[in-house]
Amino acid sequence: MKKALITGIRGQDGAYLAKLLLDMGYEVYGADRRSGDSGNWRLKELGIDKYVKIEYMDLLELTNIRHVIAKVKPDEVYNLAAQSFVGVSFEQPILTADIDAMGVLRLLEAIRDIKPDTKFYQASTSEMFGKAREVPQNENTPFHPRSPYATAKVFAHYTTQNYREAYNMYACSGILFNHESELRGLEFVTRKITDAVAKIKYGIQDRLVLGNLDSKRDWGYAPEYVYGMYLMLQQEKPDNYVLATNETHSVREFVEKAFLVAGFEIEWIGENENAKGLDKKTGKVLIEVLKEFYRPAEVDLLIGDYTKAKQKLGWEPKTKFDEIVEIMTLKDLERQSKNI
Ligand code: NAP
Ligand code: F7E
Repeated sequence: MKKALITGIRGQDGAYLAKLLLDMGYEVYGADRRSGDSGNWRLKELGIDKYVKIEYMDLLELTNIRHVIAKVKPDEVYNLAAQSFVGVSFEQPILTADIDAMGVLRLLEAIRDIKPDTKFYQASTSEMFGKAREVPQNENTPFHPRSPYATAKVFAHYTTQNYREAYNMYACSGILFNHESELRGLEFVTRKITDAVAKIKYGIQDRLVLGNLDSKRDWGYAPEYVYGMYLMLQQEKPDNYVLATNETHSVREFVEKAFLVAGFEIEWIGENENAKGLDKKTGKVLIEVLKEFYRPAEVDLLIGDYTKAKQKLGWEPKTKFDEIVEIMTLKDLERQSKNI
């Protein structure tokens, strides 16, 4: 039985990856910095909270990391833990760098020293492309990070590559474009929208307040992306891979489609920060824009080229944008109808 250690087990990807690996017969250890029962909702929703073996581990604490690696002796480590919210990284840049950059170095050092034959996955991100130098972006596109989150992830990405080259470790980086699901955190724009749409539908919330409606993202479906992570660690040689859909859509499009799923047609008035979205039927304002939600530097357009993942891993995205919006909105409508 293979042993996998997943950091960030309470997060969206941690939960889906744990489910996938358990289904494949792995013994799954979840590294959790809080080690309590609260906040376990994702593992519970997937019905796997009883099957994941939780180890207390914080990426800020080297002795703690070393202790867990020595105890678990994992065959595979998936490093999904991060301060993953780009907006917050502007408020907490040092903490973000400590977790997302130095945390990865701590983890790699512990593995190198204690169990160097462990296969390692690093959660790199399309945010590293930032002010993108070319469209679409692939594994060779130069980085131009636009946030403390992205600069920290660039450090982690190159550190992973360096451990592969310097110490011959099986260390992979998955450069994943945005991937969403009904288990996405409420701070991210997609789930913020679908949660608000459901609350507006049930009269619990009055309106949705957003930032930049015109930024564009390549949004895929998270359960498919964790399968890509698994595939990266099953190859003969470690490498970097982009996972994406090769389609891009604006926040505005996501808003329109989510409201449509709940039966509202949106009419826009005004531009940029003065934009408002009205319910076409009643004229009521349902969406407002607030400067506060804009970022000091924005990533305007992301679109990924997953050709290498398709050729080498046989990986392809299946769930399309419209379907993702529908799945997420219907789930939040169901949650609100049951008051959960
Ligand atoms: P997520 O839902 O925010 O989960 C991140 C997890 O990291 C949380 O469970 C959090 O624990 C944990 N964490 C934070 N600080 C930690 C620390 N100091 N020590 C240990 N654990 C810590 O993120 P996700 O969407 O699943 O993403 C997984 C990874 O992929 C992240 O590294 C993210 O940066 C990266 N990524 C995500 C996307 C995407 O679109 N989802 C795309 C590219 C890359 P708590 O629950 O205790 O807060
Ligand atoms: O923002 C705009 C915002 O926070 C998407 C993380 O998983 O994916 C995620 O990072 C876009 C941005 O995700 C609001 O300005 C408008 O342009 O959902 P987001 P993100 O920043 O793309 C990458 C790949 C990761 O690696 C990250 O870990 O939406 N936007 N209005 C808003 N965003 C938020 N959050 N809230 C708003 O009200």
